[in-house]
Amino acid sequence: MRGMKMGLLAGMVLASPAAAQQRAAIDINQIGFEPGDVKLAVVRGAGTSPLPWQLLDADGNAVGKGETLVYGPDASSGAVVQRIDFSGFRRAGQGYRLSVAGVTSDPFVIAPTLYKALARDAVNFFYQQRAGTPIDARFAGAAWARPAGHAHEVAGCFSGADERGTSWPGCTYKLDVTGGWYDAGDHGKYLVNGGISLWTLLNAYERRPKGFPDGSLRIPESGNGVSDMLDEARWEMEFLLRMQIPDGVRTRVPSGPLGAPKPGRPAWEPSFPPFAEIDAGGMAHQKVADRSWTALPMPPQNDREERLLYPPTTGATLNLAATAAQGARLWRGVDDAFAARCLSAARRAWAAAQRNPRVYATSSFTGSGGYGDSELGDEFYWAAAELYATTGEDAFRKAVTGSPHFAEAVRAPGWSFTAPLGTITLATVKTGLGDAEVQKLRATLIAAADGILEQRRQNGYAIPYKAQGYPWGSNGDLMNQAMLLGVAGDLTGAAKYRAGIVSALDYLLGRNPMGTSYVSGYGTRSLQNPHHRFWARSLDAKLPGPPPGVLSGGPNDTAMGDPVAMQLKGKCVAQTCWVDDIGAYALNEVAINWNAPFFWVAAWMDD
Ligand code: 9MR
Ligand code: 9MR
Repeated sequence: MRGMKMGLLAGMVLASPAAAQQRAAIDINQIGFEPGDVKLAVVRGAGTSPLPWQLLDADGNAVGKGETLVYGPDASSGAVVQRIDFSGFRRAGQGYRLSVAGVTSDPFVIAPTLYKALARDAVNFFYQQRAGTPIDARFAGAAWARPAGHAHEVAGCFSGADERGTSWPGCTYKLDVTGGWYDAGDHGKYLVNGGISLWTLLNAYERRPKGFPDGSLRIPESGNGVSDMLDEARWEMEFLLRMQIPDGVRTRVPSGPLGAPKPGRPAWEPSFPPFAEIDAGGMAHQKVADRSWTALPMPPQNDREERLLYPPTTGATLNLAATAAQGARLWRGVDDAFAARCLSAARRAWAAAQRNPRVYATSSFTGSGGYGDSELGDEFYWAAAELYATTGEDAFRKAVTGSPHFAEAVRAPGWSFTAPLGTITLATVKTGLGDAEVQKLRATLIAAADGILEQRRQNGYAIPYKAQGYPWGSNGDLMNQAMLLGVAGDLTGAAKYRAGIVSALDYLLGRNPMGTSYVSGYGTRSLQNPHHRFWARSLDAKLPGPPPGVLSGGPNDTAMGDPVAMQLKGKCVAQTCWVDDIGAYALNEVAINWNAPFFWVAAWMDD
């Protein structure tokens, strides 16, 4: 943590009159702390001189006191920041408040097992997002019950001109792709993103197979004798399997190396190679989604848009290969027939990706997200790692150790960067890799975690996240970083990683310059109006708000493309580029790849 001297020094460089005029506020995790954890609150807008603070119990008696630690002007929040560290206070209780500079904080608790409910609600999100089945009041809560969305989804392929005028051939078959999780506030179901989300749930199970026994979650499969975590994961796994193209299918797709962007087109949009005929058997379609964007609100059972399969891609195929290989390992001994089905799908997908390594998503269709990725070396490595961990076969070992991603420095994973998922698997699951190789992989994960911990020094709110450049879904990104801290904690047993995770969760739950909990149902002021087509109370009073345990995408100062965000542009800095508005899909959507690491981390804390 920075001392007062450095804070004042920074103040001389960065002080802005606007920040200095803010009304003082105390930002704190609005649910509270476990007794033994680090306890940090942030005082915003109270100047740069140390101030006396008090900790009050429910009766208003001072049970602790101290002096603030001045940080000074903070570029991540735009505020002048001081900190209160009361980690030494460990007495369990309710209704605690902090008081400083004439301001009193929201009440919070100090209690053991604070994260159990959070983890359970965070994973209930996946039940709530299920497609193809009625959502039952008994498992979702009465307010969130609804008829099945896309109950019987048999879709054909997109054909004809896309948004850029490129013409696609379509296909002669239809696939029954009922099921899976809706991606987010929209009703698309995407292989890229479905893959990392499913992996994350399955990894939480693989890390702690006894942690989520039958009956531990609120889902219809409870009581079937199988871990509820496997049951929830299977809802998505089955869907991913359904998206695989039958053997023998030939189609025409742009296939080959990508070129430089065309003049007048954005740099991130490379030019696509010409169409070529490929053997597409075993590949996976990129997504099944609406032909056109539906309006909000739109409970899924009311969606009348045409549903289409979009062209197969190598990225989608490798997401299937990786997760089906992982699933084969985890369902073995639980449901051997299903495990075998997963493994055979994974092998077919791997072979198809080898045959067609450069079929990229073009992101040129309206009605759904792109999840386009022009760098697939990390997906190849991830799939090879899962296949190797499951089969031990030499061909996969060679693909793993021959990859530039093997034992390279890692950073947090994301939907377009999946190498760390492979590394986590190889570092934590027993394989035929030698000790030295495993130690090297572990060292890269630990080094990444240490780098993430260091980031706490670079921002006033002391969170394990970069100081500037908040992307779309920054809260999900932060949770993926926290997941790496959890992995390093498992590998080393060092307490510092837990402290880092606490500060990441503190930020989500209220220790942020918005003074808001980004998790619905948790905190005095929490997320109310996510960009979601069913949890859309602000557009239709008959619809519900979000159920508890849903994470907002969070502040985004780099891709402020929605109409609400556009209004905010230039008027906020990193952590304050956020608004709790249903229209703000670049700031306030929810998504399976964000709630998944959030769940992983909450479950880790509860462990
Ligand atoms: O509602 C859509 C949201 O789920 C997506 O994440 C987002 C980005 O792809 O797009 C939203 O849809 C908007 C579309 O992009 C442009 N027209 C208005 C749509 C509805 O808000
Ligand atoms: O999470 C995705 C983010 O990384 C991208 O920048 C953004 C724009 O392409 O899309 C996000 O994903 C959205 C997807 O395209 C459609 N469903 C909702 C997802 C979350 O907003």
